Amino acid sequence: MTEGTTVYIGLGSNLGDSRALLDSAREALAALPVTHLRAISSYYRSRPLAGKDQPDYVNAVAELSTALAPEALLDALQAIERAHGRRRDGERWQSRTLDLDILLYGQRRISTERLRIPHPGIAQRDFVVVPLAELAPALNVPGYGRIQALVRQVPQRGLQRLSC
Ligand code: ROI
Repeated sequence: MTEGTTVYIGLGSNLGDSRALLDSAREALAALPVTHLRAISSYYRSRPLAGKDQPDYVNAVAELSTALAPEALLDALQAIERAHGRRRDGERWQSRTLDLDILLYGQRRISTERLRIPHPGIAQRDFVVVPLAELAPALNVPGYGRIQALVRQVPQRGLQRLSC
């Protein structure tokens, strides 16, 4: 067994077959070294936040236990994004085949050039806090407080849970 840190990853896609891309990303997360995929939330359909005139997203959150350090985990996630056709051409808020964000890394707060954890947009994003609460209803989000309070306060944007 891997003794690791509990980490939450946000998954998102709004280009291509988004559900199939998330299924495939889940398999790739499960195959990461020194990592155990503990759980994945339901999939949710959500309207794009920022980024006008783009397709709806499919979003989910995965819970991992990992011995990878934060930057090594980020490198591994970016490799999975690239393997799923993600292109980064500099434009912000663009549509994407696959986005993997480190939402939480244990109870750590990290701010470097490459990483800000907890993810700074967390409290505004129903497509993050709702699946996170599904996985970890007693979670404390460092700097933000209880996940249940975030669920009550997050702007409601018509998030829709998808059936399997
Ligand atoms: N909007 C939604 N609904 N889901 C996302 O994953 C998402 N990701 C983004 C931006 C463009 C901010 N909007 C999003 O990066």
